[in-house]
Order: sequence, then structure tokens, then C-alpha cells
Amino acid sequence: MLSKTMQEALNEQVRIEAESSQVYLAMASWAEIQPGIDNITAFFYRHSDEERMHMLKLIHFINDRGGFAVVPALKQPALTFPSIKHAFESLLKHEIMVSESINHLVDIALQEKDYATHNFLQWYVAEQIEEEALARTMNDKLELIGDDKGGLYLFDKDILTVSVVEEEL
Ligand code: OFO
Repeated sequence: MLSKTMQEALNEQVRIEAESSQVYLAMASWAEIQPGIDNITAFFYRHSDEERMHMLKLIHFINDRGGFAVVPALKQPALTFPSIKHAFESLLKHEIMVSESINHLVDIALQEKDYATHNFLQWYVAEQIEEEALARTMNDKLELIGDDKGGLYLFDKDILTVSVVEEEL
């Protein structure tokens, strides 16, 4: 059985994962109307779906442990971006915020001596390491590319490889 404190904290994470899904969905919709970046667009759509999966995993866990998962109201995310580089910078910032939130949840699980939740959260800890690393790599590449349109063309091709690698993980 989840403590009230643990349940509230997990429900807050449900909101964060749901908002993450919205954030990346908005990036996908914006990217879709930019010319020539179909694979970046697909990456954002897929990332949005993954965040929804992260949210659902939490919802099932809360309900399975005798709690009640609350479907949250969501705020509207940023809808447009000055450039693709800005979108990916914002993605990295968002993932760092999510990692901090997961770490905070782990702290609470330990304080509550809730070892089942602590164990469950390790999946999220590992996932955040991957997501942050991926976001940093993409930002580094975009930094190198600068305003080079040919570079962006290759980045869009390259992101297909990232998608394949991610699916294999
Ligand atoms: Fe849910 O991992 Fe990104 O935010």
C-alpha cells in the first residue's frame, strides 16, 4: 500500500510525464510544418508516445499498489520555436527537469521506506540517463552544424539511426 505522501508524489510525476508528452507533441506538430525535416518530426512524435507510455506505467503502478492515479489537467506547452536548435535545447532542459523530479521521487521512496516503489523507480532513473545523454548528443551535433543547411539535412538523416538504436534498447 502506498503512503499518502508517496501517492501524491507519484501522481505529480504522472502530471510531469503527461506534460512531457504534450511538450514533444507540440514540437512534432511545429516540426511537421517546417520544410524537409520529416525524420526530426517523426522523432518528436515518437518521443511524445514514449512519454505517454511513461505516464501509463506510473498510473498502473499507483493503482496496482492500492492507490488512485489521478489524470491531471495540463498546461499548454510552447507551440513554436525560433529554430530546430532551440527546440532541441528546450528538449534537453525539459529532460534535466524530469531527471531532477525522478531523483526527488527516489528520495521520497527512501524516506517512506517504500522499497517496492524505490525498485520501480529504478527503471525511470535508467531511462533518464539515456534520455539526457541522447538530448546532449543532439544538441552537440546541432551546435556543430550551426546555420549549415547541408548539416541539418544530414542531421535529419542521422536521427533515423538514433530511432533504430532507441528501439533496440
Ligand atoms: Fe519520461 O522521460 Fe523524458 O521526460
